[in-house]
Amino acid sequence: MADSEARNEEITLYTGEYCPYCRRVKKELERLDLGYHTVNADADGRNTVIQLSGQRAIPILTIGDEVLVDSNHIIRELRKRYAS
Ligand SMILES: N[C@@H](CCC(=O)N[C@@H](CS)C(=O)NCC(=O)O)C(=O)O
Repeated sequence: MADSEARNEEITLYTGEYCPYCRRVKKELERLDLGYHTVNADADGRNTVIQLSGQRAIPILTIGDEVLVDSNHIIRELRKRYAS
């Protein structure tokens, strides 16, 4: 079982189809074998991104109630928390 599930923390990636930064985060989630949901933020989902993070750039990642912004920061945090 992935660590995120063991800790009962749901991971959600707010992403866009043509977003290279989002692809980097997806790749890292998959490399770490973490289960996650995705929300398409190309359209309506962008309002949620703004509400959650106070800015409009994607990707953002939520882990439980926590909101992470910026692909480099997100990847660093994922490695810190979940890399074995
Ligand atoms: N430094 C940010 C850059 C993210 C970024 O520029 N994302 C683009 C999409 S690839 C974006 O959301 N731009 C603002 C917009 O589309 O309104 C990161 O690494 O996550």
